Amino acid sequence: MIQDNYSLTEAQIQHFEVFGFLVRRNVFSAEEVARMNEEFDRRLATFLEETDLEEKRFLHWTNLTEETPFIASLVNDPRIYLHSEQLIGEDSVFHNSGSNSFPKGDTEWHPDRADLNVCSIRSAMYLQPTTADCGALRVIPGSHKNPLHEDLHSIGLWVPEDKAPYLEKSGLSGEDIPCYVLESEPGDMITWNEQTWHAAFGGYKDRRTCNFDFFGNPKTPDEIASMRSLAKQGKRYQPWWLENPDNIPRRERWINWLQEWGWIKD
Ligand SMILES: O=C(O)CCC(=O)C(=O)O
Repeated sequence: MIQDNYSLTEAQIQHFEVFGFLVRRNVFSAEEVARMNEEFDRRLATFLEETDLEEKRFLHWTNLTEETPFIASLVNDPRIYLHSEQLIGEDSVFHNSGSNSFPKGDTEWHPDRADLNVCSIRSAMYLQPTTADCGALRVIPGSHKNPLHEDLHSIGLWVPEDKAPYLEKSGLSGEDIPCYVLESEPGDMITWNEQTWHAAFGGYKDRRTCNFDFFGNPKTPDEIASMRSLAKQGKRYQPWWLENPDNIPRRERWINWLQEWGWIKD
């Protein structure tokens, strides 16, 4: 049954703060997931037509387009923004929604962000069922905070583009690393702090995720400096999304924030 109260409980908020992740079951209905998959199918087909075959490994595209109106509209749905506001502040800012089609294989252990002064969370739905051996997201509980976060870097659990030195020297495989496995059904939403170490093993071809990403509004001088530095990356948004045709106040606030921090590239 689909929940009709979208607010997190105190216990859920505490769970997220302590362990760095949260799963909410049955947040979207089977009909809604079918609409997401339809838009995914269409966008994937266009993407494959437009993309050079050599590059067809991990496929990724933005959902903030007129071609994916249902997924794009979900950012205005309390099931996407309310828990984010509860977890990282009412002044948190939505900045990205993407769809991903993974190739067959594994995603090695990694955090999404290196700088602990950047507050950012990702909420993702896996559009097909996942299990421990077939592409479920795994997280290392508590690894969004130090000392564990840095310890995992120090032992060499991840080096971009290479086999993790820790796995080489320990003889362990990624699956042996102690973790929590977030098996999920379409309609479930998983939210994690982007500093939390995560991985997935046994992925199948065209394993699908759809994600919604929020930043916390930086407050301390260190947080402000880190966000300034990160915002230099910038990001291209489609004019359609920036125009905010329905004049949604929350979206206006996000766009103004992204503009003020220099995130929006021409
Ligand atoms: O499901 C996966 O393979 C990993 C997803 C992931 O790393 C991410 O969305 O940041």
